[in-house]
Amino acid sequence: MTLTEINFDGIVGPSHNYAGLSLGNLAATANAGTLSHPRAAALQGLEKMRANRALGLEQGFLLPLPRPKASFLEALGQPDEPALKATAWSASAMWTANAATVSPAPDTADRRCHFTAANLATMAHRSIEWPDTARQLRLAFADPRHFAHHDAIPACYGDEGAANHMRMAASHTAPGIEIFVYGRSGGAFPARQHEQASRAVARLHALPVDRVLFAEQDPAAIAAGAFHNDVVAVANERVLFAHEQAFADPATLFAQIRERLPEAEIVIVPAAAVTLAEAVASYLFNAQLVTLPGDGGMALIVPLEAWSAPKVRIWLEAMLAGNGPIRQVIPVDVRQSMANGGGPACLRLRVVADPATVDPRFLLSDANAATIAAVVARHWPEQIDPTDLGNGALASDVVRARGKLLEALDLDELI
Ligand code: SUG
Repeated sequence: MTLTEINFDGIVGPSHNYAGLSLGNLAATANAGTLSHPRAAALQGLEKMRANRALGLEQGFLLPLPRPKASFLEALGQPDEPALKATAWSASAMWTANAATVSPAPDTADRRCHFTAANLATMAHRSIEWPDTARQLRLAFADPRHFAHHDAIPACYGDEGAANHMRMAASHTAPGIEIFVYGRSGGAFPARQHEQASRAVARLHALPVDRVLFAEQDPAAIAAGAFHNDVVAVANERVLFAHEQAFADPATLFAQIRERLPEAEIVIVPAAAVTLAEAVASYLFNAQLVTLPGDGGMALIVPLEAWSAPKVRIWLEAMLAGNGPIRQVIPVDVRQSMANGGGPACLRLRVVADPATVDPRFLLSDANAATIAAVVARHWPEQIDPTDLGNGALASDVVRARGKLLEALDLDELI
């Protein structure tokens, strides 16, 4: 068994659009009603995957879900309201950090990697994702000797998956501590992750109680637009990189982490250097913090928006000049996703597993990357105006485009 971290990025679906469905997500709200570019969006995502693979990282992907979601529209009696149509058309499953919470085998009682699909109950357009997501996860990680799957927990407790969950460990393959971050109140904005959801997932995954931490998100972070914890914090192995105002009680959390993982390194960005508003606008923390192969240390893969925000850039350059654990900053262009509030970290679900135990159709290779690029270039709509959602011709184009991709990747069973 060679356990390693594999990032599973969501391929941006052909119905990618800006309908402004997510209250509390400032970018999505600001861009509501503007033209989206599904083809460019999917190609940007694919470029990120290819670049990460070129760094020597294992890379996988998950497929767009069926959209428009016909069963949802049928169940509502074929509504005419634009917001309900947009709900059925959303390509939001591209943000696979919200697909599920994943506890790798070294952490769990039965030494299997556990998945709980996230119910995403707070947002209507996201709440319809999980049955199709769970089906796909069961296909990609099918071997019951290595993987265990749980359906989403009841919708009365909102669960947003890995975006509100951090794992720290001496190395990916060592037993880790799992930190569940929940929200209580965001003032005008909803707290999407409920404490009872976090506790339920920890129980379902049979995590030892002394290696699980529950921490409340700072309500100020939610109020500033950090609708998920991964907008203000990211962890990788022994390193936690977070904004000073990410957690309601940071001193207690950091002490608990250090007690359980003495080698922990906690890198805090003070509000005096980068305010919460600047962190949210630039998505500095919605970065992929990765361990490079060999002796490469850690790299922070940030959105271009973070690299070009003056105060964030000053902080990052000072960090690189110092002697910290993060040795490289790599900016990536995922602007189409960013405009909906989804940075590099939102686009990926981390799984620690032996790649040989994963269905190879979900692992990126030179060959299938070229296949994905060709299908996207040929079949993904160039642009979508949100007022066109519901249009019959566009619906056929979107359904056909996804069908072509499934066919090309030999994944027709997901149709
Ligand atoms: O749930 N945006 C997503 C962005 C998810 C980001 N994920 C993480 N932070 N892990 C959301 O708010 C916008 C869709 C729209 O408005 O049409 C949207 O769903």
